[in-house]
Amino acid sequence: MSNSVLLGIGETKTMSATPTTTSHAAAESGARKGEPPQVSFDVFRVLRDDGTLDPATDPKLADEHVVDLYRSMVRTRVIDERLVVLQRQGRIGFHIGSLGEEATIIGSAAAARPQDWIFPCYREFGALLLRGMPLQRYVDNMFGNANDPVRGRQMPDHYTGRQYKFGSVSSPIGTQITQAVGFAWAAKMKKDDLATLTYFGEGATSSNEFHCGMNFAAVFKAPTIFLCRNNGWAISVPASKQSASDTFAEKAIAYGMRGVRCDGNDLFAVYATVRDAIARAAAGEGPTLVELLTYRLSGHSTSDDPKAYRKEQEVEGWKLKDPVVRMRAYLQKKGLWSEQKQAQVEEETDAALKACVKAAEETPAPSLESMFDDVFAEMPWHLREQRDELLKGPRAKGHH
Ligand SMILES: Cc1ncc(C[n+]2csc(CCOP(=O)(O)OP(=O)(O)O)c2C)c(N)n1
Repeated sequence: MSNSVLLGIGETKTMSATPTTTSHAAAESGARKGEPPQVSFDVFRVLRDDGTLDPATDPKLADEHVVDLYRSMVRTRVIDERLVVLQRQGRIGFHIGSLGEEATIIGSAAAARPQDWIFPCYREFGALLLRGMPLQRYVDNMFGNANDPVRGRQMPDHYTGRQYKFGSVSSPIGTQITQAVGFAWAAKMKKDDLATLTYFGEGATSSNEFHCGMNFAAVFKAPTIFLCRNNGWAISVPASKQSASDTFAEKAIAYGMRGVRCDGNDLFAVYATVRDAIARAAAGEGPTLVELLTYRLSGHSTSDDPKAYRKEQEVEGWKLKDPVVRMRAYLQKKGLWSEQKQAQVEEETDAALKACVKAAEETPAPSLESMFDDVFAEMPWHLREQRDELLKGPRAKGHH
């Protein structure tokens, strides 16, 4: 049997695998030996091209909720664009954003319950802000100042927030996947009603951690939702060179877990898919791998120039499927949004960001001795000695 599937980079391939094709709603989790796990190769969608919702799949969110989520998407985009400018001005060292991937991040984080934990990759600052992290703290992290939650010890965009049930960004690809699974498994043993959501790009499916996490979670039915943002590129490596599989969702088959493909530029589809996956995980039905088809409209980060390896034409094609533009068209059609509201949210975000940047630039760097904190509950003698020695030296007196 062959099946035609849409890939994240806009091409259509013929599948050679013989999966059980099920509708999203009918898909069931897990697999017993001898039975194939349930994996849907249809791309799940709610928001149609004409800007209306498919009544068969509509998650039926309240209008005010949808407007709020759209506002979050716009804020995320405005912050992204302004941070790139700040980096170009030399005021921050680095930014890695989510341009074009806002629906994958906001839609999924919004579907999480308050008790669920998020283990991010590095593009999910929108999820952290949605969880309640003040914009000021995020901006402090961009500057690595004394108010930075990670106290200047990491690069910009390496945030964390225990009070927001948000794990730490780690640079090595895939680190968060095993963390999310371990956390979920521990919660399951303690009978805590929570699930974990972990984000990663399709490039991370080639990591050891993806294998370890997927295998462990499926065997032990850990309540983890694996959110693979298939944005077409892992820096300069296209998705077609990342794996010989036709889809990333089908990797779920080998591990014996449920796999779903979803239009990642459709906020409603992402929300419904993740809400459904969390409900199954919470009911003890195990993990789900969700392949979110989207596109990285920007460079990999401010350190990258994508013109060196991809065609502008490809980017232009994806701009037509821009998740922010699609949501705005939907809301305007329903009379829930206007030019004026758009200008207002953009201006407010801009002004809030400017104020946060000003405050962050006026905040001193973390104190030199703070590097000795947060490792031991009680500082051992040799670290105390090193700290005291350091503070006697000339560096402690000047700017560092
Ligand atoms: C173990 C490891 N290898 C290589 C890198 C360098 N690196 C940083 S991001 C990246 C690409 C990741 O692509 P993907 O997982 O698709 O995520 P995306 O950036 O597209 O969201 C690579 C190779 C790294 N950070 N860690």
